[in-house]
Amino acid sequence: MSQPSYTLHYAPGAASLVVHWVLLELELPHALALVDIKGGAQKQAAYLALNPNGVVPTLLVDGKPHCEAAALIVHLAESHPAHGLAPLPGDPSRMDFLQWMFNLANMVQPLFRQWWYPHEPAGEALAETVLAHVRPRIEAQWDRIDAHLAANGPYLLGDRPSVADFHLVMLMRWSRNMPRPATEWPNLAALAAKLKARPSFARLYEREGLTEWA
Ligand SMILES: N[C@@H](CCC(=O)N[C@@H](CS)C(=O)NCC(=O)O)C(=O)O
Repeated sequence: MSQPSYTLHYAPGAASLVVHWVLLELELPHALALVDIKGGAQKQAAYLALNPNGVVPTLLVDGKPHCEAAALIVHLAESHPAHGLAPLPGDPSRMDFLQWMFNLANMVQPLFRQWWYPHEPAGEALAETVLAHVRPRIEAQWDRIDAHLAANGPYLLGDRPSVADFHLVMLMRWSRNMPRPATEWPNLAALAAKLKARPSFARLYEREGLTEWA
């Protein structure tokens, strides 16, 4: 079977980052399409036709648009099983893997949505209040995940990395300018250091033009 064609609609450092990173890690040829999210291109009709949520990422697979970063990285990892970045059905780690993927996508990532877009839950006037409330909730997530890693690490699934760890490192990166960035938790810092040492991370930074948190 021939390799699918991939085009990633992305914005540097955004939720598309983990999809881009996994494409590079899996050495999958792909095209990039920059979305000017500061200029609002994600809310224009042309982009909404690809992704009705008006957010990045969108991944075109053989021309067909797909969204949700977590779903995309699971799909990519499962479609290229030789890299071992997702336990497949039947693997004893499968349930833990799915649990982490959904947990990061459903519980941790939405808190960052509130951190970056604090006007969304209750309007501009309450943005500071939202920030004050969301900060300890993000820190509580780091407490919980760090404790898991201390007992079961160095990766979320133990001694082998999976795309859940890539997702986690993207979320950690988003905390870099918070009063207590995720790297203040030792087991999280160790996990991030391992993943950032992979050649795909340097390539990702180069291609997205990123410098912070290198
Ligand atoms: N659940 C979505 C969330 C994506 C998301 O919130 N993307 C942000 C960037 S990190 C975005 O596109 N923001 C622009 C906007 O909301 O207008 C996913 O994981 O793919």
